[in-house]
Amino acid sequence: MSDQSTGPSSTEQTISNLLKEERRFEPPADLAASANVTADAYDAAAADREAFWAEQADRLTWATKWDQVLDDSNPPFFKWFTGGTLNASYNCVDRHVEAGRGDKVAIHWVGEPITGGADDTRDITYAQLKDEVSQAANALTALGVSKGDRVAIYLPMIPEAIVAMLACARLGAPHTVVFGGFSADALASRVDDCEAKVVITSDGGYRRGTPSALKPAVDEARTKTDKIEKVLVVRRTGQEVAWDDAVDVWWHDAVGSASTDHTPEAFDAEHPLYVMYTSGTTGKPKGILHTTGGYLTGAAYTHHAVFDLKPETDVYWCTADVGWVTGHSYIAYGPLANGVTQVLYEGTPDSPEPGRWWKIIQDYGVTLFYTAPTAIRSFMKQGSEVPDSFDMSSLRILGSVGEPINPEAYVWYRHVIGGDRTPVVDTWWQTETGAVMISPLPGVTAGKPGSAMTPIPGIEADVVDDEGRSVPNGSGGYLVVTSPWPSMLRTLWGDDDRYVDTYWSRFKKQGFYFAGDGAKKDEDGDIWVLGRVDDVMNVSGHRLSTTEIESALVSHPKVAESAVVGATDPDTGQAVVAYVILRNEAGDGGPDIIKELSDHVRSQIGPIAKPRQIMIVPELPKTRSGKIMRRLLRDVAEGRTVGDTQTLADASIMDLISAGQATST
Ligand code: 6R9
Repeated sequence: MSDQSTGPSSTEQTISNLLKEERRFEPPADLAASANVTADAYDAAAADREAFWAEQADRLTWATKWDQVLDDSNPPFFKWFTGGTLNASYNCVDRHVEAGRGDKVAIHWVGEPITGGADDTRDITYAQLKDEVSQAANALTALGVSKGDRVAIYLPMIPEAIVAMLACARLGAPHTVVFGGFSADALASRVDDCEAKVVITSDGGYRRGTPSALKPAVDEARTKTDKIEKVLVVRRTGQEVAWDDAVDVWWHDAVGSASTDHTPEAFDAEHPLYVMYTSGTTGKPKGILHTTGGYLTGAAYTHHAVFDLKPETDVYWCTADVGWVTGHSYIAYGPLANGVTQVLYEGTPDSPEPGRWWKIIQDYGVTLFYTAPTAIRSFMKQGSEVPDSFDMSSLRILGSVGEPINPEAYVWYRHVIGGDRTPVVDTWWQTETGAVMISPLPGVTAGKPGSAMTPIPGIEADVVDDEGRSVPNGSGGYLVVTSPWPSMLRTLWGDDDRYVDTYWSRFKKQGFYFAGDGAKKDEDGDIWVLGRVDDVMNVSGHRLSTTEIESALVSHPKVAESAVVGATDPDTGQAVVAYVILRNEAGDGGPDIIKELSDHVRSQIGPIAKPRQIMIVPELPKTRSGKIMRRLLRDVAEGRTVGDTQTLADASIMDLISAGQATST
């Protein structure tokens, strides 16, 4: 349970410093002069929102035109473009081939290993992508997948990940992509929740120069759920894999031998496109459901507007993993629907050399680059010498997503990577929103380092107080979206009540979508997102729930109770800090207890959830009603004087915990 009253207050100080930020970066004149979206779009969208969105939906190719733009007859179950039909995969590949752009490169894929000078790369044209997606669709059909069936995708950053997603979309079989860094348990629970009958995986992938295995996690997941009927396995690393002839099928056999002819069927605009699991405030991840027409409209429009995309000349690169929503909207769907050439990179930013990313930008002439503040901060730490040794003059716009970007990181990014020429678009959005909501427009907005600025044309958002009243400029509150938008989530998979409860009950009277973030409006009314107001942490741009990690810890036989907080961290934004009470019979837990618990979290959830610090404590600070006071634990974790302990049932506990801090590991 949370101590909600603290909200964003622990970051209050940082924020008031931030709001003193006075640097402004005007759009470059040439970019402004030829920008895709100009200032009048804000007025046009405000004057007739539905007409504006209908215009955006026209970016797509529809088999049947919609009857109604927005059906708001049953809020918060909104529907968009009702009566319309389309195929997302057709929109991302076939139509570009039909328009004579089949020879254009869709994906410059860069594998991590650099072997003896001959890089592990592949260029895939739109025509080749269409063929592979068609083959994969035919292969999935042969494995028994049809419209409405769910398919889990558990792959590294290889082209097959995109092919698999588009093949599912082509069949109307919603995919659920599970991040390759997640454990067998996490995979099994997601497969189980959405009843995925097929899992697409690989033997492994390359991570920092070494092949790391994926298939064993699927094998283990199969012992935890009985939903999986077939496993389609891409051979990537060539490592040994266990094989079950009744279940396992090689991708190169099934897909490789399938026909390249496949006619995509048009589906209802509201047909489910995918389910993406994300952490909520309870231990159980939420399956965010996105549907076809509105989602694709949102992804394509925002990619066009926020990146000022010129598909004929731009080379785009988003460094996210396809296991997160950013990889869905801004690698798979938005860019491909828009027909751009993009880079897809398998590995880590600094393998095998510290300048790997910058070399890729130089080699491929990347013009639009989209990454996360956590990556920028880690490069900042290494200094500018490495990036300075590459020619990145092709870059024209830099994007940031996942967490608030510190002004210093913003300025460094713009200066060192962007050569002081490139606007930085700080894009606020969520798995739930499907597409960018609040962001500067690169040809319009004078950017302020640290601010996501204003809702983009077509989106209406605000910062409100506890009663849902818009706060005046200069004040803070909760970030809300005040009217429905096409790429919004439609529900949580199998749990309409939790959907209503999580997002629509906080400001029910006003009908506002509650984003779960705190924010401030500065004197100009521009928005500064402060971070979560609930028990969700943001570690390197990845959402993790405190409860989920607490549950993992408590599942260890030596643990009686635990409390987890997100502590400010210079590298990862927030880091996981865990306080653990051991069971009596566990004694002091033994010499390796910290490592044991840390490994346990890793195996239960995945490496990204591994605590930075675990402290064994005798008690946890609780209110009289039994709520753990995470605010106090956050004070300890962040090295502050412990705040007000008045509401604690036993105030002496904090002295014990603070004293223990000095000796913990
Ligand atoms: C796209 C994505 C969503 C949460 C969101 C917020 C944080 C994302 C941000 C940002 C400040 C930005 N967040 N972008 N905070 N400025 N530009 O990251 O989706 O993984 O669902 O996370 O991330 O806290 O609520 P998701």
